[in-house]
Amino acid sequence: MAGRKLVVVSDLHVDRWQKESKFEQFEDFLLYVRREAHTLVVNGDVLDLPPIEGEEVSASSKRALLALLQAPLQGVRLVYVVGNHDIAFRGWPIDLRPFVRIVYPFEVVDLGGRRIRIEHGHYYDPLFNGGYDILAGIRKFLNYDVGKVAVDTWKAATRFLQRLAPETGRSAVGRADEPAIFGRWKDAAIRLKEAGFDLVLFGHIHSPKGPDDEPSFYVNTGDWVDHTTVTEVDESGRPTQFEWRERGYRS
Ligand SMILES: [Mn+2]
Repeated sequence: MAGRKLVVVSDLHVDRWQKESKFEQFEDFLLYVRREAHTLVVNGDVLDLPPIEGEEVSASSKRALLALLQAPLQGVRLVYVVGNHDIAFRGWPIDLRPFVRIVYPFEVVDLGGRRIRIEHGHYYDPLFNGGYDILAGIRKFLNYDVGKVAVDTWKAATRFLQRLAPETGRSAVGRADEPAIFGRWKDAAIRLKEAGFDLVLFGHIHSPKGPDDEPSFYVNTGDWVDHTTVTEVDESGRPTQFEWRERGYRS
């Protein structure tokens, strides 16, 4: 019996999961989805495709993917929004409505009279906007994830510069430890609001931002590497966000 919520997660990166507990948390979360959700949207970056190491997706990644693919078998619609790490799916839109869809570059959902845009968000990243194909080419050639290294290096450098000049480095998104660059996604959400969307959900930056922080119409769906971010939208179109590992689930 499907539930009443739209549940959104992003940036699972199941190929980076090291601990058994992460797999267990995810399987536990999927039980929750099965009970509470009518639709599960995975907002990009489920894992790297093609895999960074080896020729095949690892056995542990397959375990997580198979768990995820139970959702549509159990009555929960699964929508996959393609991210940058799995951009190989970009040219492969799948529409097996109502069970499974793969969409790019974004999904639009109307709930409670509100128009909701769900997008991975790499388009607003100057590292990926236009340059991604070059990075992907280099990656293919070197078998080395230039994009991830570049983003991580850039984030670290920005944080370092902010520590040097904290009075100027304060993020537009609102948290002192966030790189100023995150303001780009907030600005993009403002433009999309002006273009007629009532709620904008981005992922990509692995930095959760719930509706309680202004602006409330912009939510970042976080990640499942450093966090276990869950975003939900109820029937009235109202979003909430929480950390799965803090809430847990007992059936
Ligand atoms: Mn990601």
